[in-house]
Amino acid sequence: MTARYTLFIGSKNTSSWSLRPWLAMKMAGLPFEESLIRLRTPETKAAISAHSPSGKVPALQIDEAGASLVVWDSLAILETLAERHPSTLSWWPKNEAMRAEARSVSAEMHSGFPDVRNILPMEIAAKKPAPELNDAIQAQIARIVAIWSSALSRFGKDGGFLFGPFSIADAMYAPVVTRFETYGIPLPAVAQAYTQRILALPAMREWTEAAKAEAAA
Ligand SMILES: N[C@@H](CCC(=O)N[C@@H](CS)C(=O)NCC(=O)O)C(=O)O
Repeated sequence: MTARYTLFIGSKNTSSWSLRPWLAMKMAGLPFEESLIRLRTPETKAAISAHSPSGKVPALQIDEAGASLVVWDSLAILETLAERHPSTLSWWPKNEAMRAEARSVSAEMHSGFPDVRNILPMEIAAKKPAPELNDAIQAQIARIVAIWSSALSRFGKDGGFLFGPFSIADAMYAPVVTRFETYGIPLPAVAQAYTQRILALPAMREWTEAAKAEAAA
């Protein structure tokens, strides 16, 4: 029996964590229903908590064979989908050393870069001048650029993604791509070209258009 997936996400203009599994599911061609909960309203907390034990989105509900389970937190959702649908996407690289690196940089994104998150919040529909970038955020941006440049120089030549085909690592960094775009953060050519490849993905365009429509409403 095929599973029915419902992905609970936040507002597309601002919910960076929601974008990650949504994008990977689209890239994997997995059918799913999306349930969008608007963030920052008086009802948000209760609406999310009805579906997600952490009170945060994203959360993935899996209905299968009369049973229902929920996975919450972006990386846990991605790992679960990789396990359930190994052949639909190159979720993690097959090569062990590459996989170790892809996992490490994904976890580094998941747990790190606090100033990039706080000082450059995701706002896909906007184009804004960059705020003052202190030493801490400059160091975090430099680290992201180093991660991208190093992976792309070995695995992403000729228009590839961080580890060749699109993987979880690309999904984890996609919101950062939009932040760099929104705030016009200057990047070296290789990193800039990578951001444009991510933004040009049909699924990214779909999310971006929805974010713009949301912001305009
Ligand atoms: N570590 C979590 C972070 C999830 C998170 O912080 N989600 C935000 C939206 S992007 C949220 O649900 N905030 C609750 C709220 O705005 O009330 C993940 O990776 O999924």
